[in-house]
Amino acid sequence: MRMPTELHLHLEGTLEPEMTFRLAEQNRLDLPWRDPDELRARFDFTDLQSFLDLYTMSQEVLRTGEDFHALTDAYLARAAAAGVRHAEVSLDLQAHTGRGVRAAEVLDGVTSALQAAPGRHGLSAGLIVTVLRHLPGEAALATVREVVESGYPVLGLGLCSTELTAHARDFVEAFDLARAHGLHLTAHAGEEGPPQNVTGVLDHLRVERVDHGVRACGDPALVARLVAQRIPLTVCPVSNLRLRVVDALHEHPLRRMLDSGVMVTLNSDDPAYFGGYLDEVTDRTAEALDLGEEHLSTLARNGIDAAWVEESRRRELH
Ligand code: ES4
Ligand code: ZN
Repeated sequence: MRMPTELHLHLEGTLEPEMTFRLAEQNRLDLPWRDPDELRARFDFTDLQSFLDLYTMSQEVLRTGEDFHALTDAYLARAAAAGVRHAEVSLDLQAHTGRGVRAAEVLDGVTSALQAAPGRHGLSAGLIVTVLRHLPGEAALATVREVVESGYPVLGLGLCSTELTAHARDFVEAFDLARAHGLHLTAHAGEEGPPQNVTGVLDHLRVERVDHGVRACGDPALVARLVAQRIPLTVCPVSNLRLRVVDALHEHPLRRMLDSGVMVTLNSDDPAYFGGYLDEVTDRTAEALDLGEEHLSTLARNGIDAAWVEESRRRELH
């Protein structure tokens, strides 16, 4: 079975080494690796930070609106081939403005590719701008202000990067401003951080979904809350394996959470780095956790119900 939606996907995490080298050449930048294979050989991560370091370094090659357009279009083509019919893709806007690329250049490239998606690739697509947890709350607020004033079509606000430093409270103003402008809200929590981080983003940022959230399974009261409030978790088992959140795929809590009634969805996160787009993630997860048709159709249904789409589009997807 194929998943009809992908809700947790970092565009920068779809940058394949071949494209990294092509863009470096186009933009006349030197890379510290000899060729795509040597870069790919570095995709052996020990934790989230070891991944984020390489992910951040590789992004340097994305300089122009056309680069962002090409990155987004390549992902959409691959997602369509994986059977995805609706994608909500995240973009670390601050990572690019922070190294001197203008926000309008980035947003123009990405949103033009997303808008062309139905005609070119046969899937609908929306944009989630993510703010970085390792930067101050004031920077997040300034980014949200810039995004809402820009007029570009943005579906939601997310929060990502390391969970081990700042508190959700630091981002209340940014999330309040986004909510006031009608943006949907999500945040990474409970990936490498404790269950309290999941509670933190629910209570302080009032997010509608939680990205990852797998560490919530260590807190039965929190699991009960996620079930009662039908809060979707965008879970990425292969990412969790590759960043050593779990030791083996067959030990992943996805199946236990589904069986407890948590609204789990299945996603790829950073497929160029973790070795698998959503079709491959689905096959590997189903195999490792012995998921049958019933589990897979629940995951597919949850993805459609958790998507930020109009009801008419939701009915089409179902
Ligand atoms: C991320 Cl796996 C993961 N966790 C947190 N932030 C991220 N940004 C890109 N991938
Ligand atoms: Zn993520």
